[in-house]
Amino acid sequence: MQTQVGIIGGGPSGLCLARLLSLANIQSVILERHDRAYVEARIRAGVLEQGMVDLLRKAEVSERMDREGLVHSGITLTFDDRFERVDLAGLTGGKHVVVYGQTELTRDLYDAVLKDANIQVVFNAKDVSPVGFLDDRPNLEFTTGAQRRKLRCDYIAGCDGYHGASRAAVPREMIVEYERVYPFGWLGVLADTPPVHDELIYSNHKRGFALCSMRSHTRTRCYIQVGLDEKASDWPDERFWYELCTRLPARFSDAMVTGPAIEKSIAPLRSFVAEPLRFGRLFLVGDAGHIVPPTGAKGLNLAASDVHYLSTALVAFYHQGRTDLLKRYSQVALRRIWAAVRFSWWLTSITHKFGSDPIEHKIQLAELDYLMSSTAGRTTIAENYVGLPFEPTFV
Ligand code: RFL
Ligand code: PHB
Repeated sequence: MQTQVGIIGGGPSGLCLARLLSLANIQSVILERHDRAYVEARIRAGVLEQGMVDLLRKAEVSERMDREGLVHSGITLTFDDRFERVDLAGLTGGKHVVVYGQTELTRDLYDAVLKDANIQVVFNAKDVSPVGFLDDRPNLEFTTGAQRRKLRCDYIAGCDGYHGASRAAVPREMIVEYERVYPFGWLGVLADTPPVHDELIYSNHKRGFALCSMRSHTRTRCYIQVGLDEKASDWPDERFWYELCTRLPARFSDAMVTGPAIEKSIAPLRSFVAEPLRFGRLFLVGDAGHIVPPTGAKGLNLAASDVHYLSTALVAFYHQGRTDLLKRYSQVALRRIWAAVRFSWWLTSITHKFGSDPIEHKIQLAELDYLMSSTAGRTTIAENYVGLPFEPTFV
């Protein structure tokens, strides 16, 4: 087998990259470890920044998102029985975010990719191994059925998430990994109940963090901070809703409509960055290169900026023979990544319970009180939440 760009991983990063390349007449093969149903069933992100929205429009997969996505121009922070709206649009010159589930976005991408003559998807590709990328002879070896196969390509995009094969194939002495694992996780519940509020609520409570999000006007997505030793099965629906309501001001808990969970799972929280993101002809993209705690809703949106930069660089190479952007990819992508790592860490640090010492909660309340009393404080939250701009010189 032969193609121009070999892509490991058919999640949002790999699919979006393949589409943008295809629209510039560049061919790719996606090797995905699982099948389509498995990838689409993962309930993850819900908040899209303008950069991601623009990218999906450019990839010509935005029709349903433009129709069904919910435009949010503010978020609410609650702490100490207070609720404070941060006016995202008012503080950022009209910017907003769009609430649209990663599940839906992935489905839209697969609908387009599987009809696209420039893209071939191999599902259930096992033991994918990127080789030769440091010697200008990149190949992807993989197994389908009982057969070991080889895909020759010019470049490899590692879009295979945090546990993938691409980062693992890099010689240890060439890569530096920065990591922080947080001492708690998020228990998430999806339910067919109307959201308690028309915007997202991020709550700092002395019992721990809580988040009320949504997927539509009839589907709620909520999270609570839980211990790392807890299991989803420890949390029957009633216990979950009770705990969520306890962590919200009465104005919201009184209005909460509860219902059976359609999905319930616990996600660990981690900050992680690999440096650099390019190794010869192998590029790390999205969660393969970095992870943020979900508090700032940044993971998928960072994948979008990586995809934007790498697709721009590959198009410049294939259309104009330029390699300058491929050389700059890692440095330019990492600048935005570290900005989001910092914001996600900071928002986590002022909204979650880290230990049992009551002084920590008091200091968090003082910081939130200060931020809300200051236009500069509110603006720093709003600017980061709607997403920092892409590098304008990367063209
Ligand atoms: P993915 O989605 O992990 O996809 C990687 C794909 O690669 C495949 N794969 C392999 N294929 C072949 N060979 C191998 N060896 C392979 N290993 C893995 C996998 O099967 C999979 O299909 O990475 P990608 O594409 O980079 O996308 C990243 C996003 O999924 C992720 O950043 C977000 O979901 C993070 N995230 C959020 N991001 C946001 O921007 N806004 C949010 O509101 C938001 N909320 C969240 C989140 C993540 C969460 N969890 C569960 C971690 C909320 C949660 C709870
Ligand atoms: C979600 O809707 O899943 C969601 C929203 C905001 C976050 C994280 C997750 O910060």
